[in-house]
Amino acid sequence: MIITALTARAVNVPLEYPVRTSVGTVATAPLVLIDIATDAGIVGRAYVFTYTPLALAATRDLLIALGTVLAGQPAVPADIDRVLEGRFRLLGATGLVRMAMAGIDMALWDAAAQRLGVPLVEMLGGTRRPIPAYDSHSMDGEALAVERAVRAVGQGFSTLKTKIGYATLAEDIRVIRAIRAAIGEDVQILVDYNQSLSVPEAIRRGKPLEAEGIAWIEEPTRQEDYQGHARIRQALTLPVQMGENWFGIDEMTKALDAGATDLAMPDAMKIGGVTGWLRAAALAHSRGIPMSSHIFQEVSCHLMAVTPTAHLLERMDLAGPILAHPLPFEAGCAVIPDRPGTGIDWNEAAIARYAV
Ligand code: SMN
Ligand code: MG
Repeated sequence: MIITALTARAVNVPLEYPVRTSVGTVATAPLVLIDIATDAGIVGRAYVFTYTPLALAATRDLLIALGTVLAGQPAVPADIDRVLEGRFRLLGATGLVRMAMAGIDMALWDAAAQRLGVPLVEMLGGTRRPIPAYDSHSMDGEALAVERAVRAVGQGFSTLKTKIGYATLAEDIRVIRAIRAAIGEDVQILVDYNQSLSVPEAIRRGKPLEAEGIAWIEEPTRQEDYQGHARIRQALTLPVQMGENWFGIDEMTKALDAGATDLAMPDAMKIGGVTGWLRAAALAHSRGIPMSSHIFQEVSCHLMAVTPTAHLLERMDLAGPILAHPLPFEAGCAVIPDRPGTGIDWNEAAIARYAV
């Protein structure tokens, strides 16, 4: 199967809830939608998330440029990965470059599974099954945090995440206790500091959280500070979680070698798409590290089904409004679609509405 064309379209999708974090707010979901057409008439689809609309045009244009490199090449993920790794050896395959490569990788795996007529999970040697998930909320303030927690439990989730890093530790604890009072002891609460604390402050705030029954403390300090995360981890009994910002498994390897984290949560895009995820899953398996996903729920549900140390899938719906079939969840689990490929297909009317 030969690649004939790559199209890349930028959209800015409204979010049901802005993703407020302690280091900034993601008010909309800026996405670049990728279609890779082939001579078999199959179209591989994927999207990449650029976090800020400011990065939309550059990401789209890089993908369009890469399309000229890919045209005429076999639609084989491993071969295209090798071609693109070679092309970017001098520039460096990180940042927007890694994101674009990962988007192409996800679209090519989608096309390959479509060609076999099976869901991606089956092409990867797994089988469709419910994937345990948590509902991912934001730095919503006490009232909305409680409202969203109650709603999530009502939808069947037994784990939820809230973003903290309020002005004071007292406020962090007040929000956690308000959620706990509303949902009881049987629901797991995860917290995400989104890199906002210094190492001493993370230790100061983390210790009291141990008495609050928190199941993981995510990115307590700057994500590139692996030694800092390791010092926080040594000071706390609370499991440390990180990984959404690892660009490729080299960064994951360095973090694990530094003892930075108890748990891992690669991002299917930043880690390098399906190809990158499979390498990360093998690394987590060899180190005995539970592995969760970060956004990209439509592709991650397939990947988690074949991840030996699979932990929890993050439910945060960034692309639902522009998908013909948003990913379903039942009883707190993602339901892998029984359609060939990843199951990603576009809602063209919505894309036209949100096109940038
Ligand atoms: C997050 C931050 C920004 C956008 C999406 C998600 C967050 C998470 O770190 O873990 O969900
Ligand atoms: Mg996070």
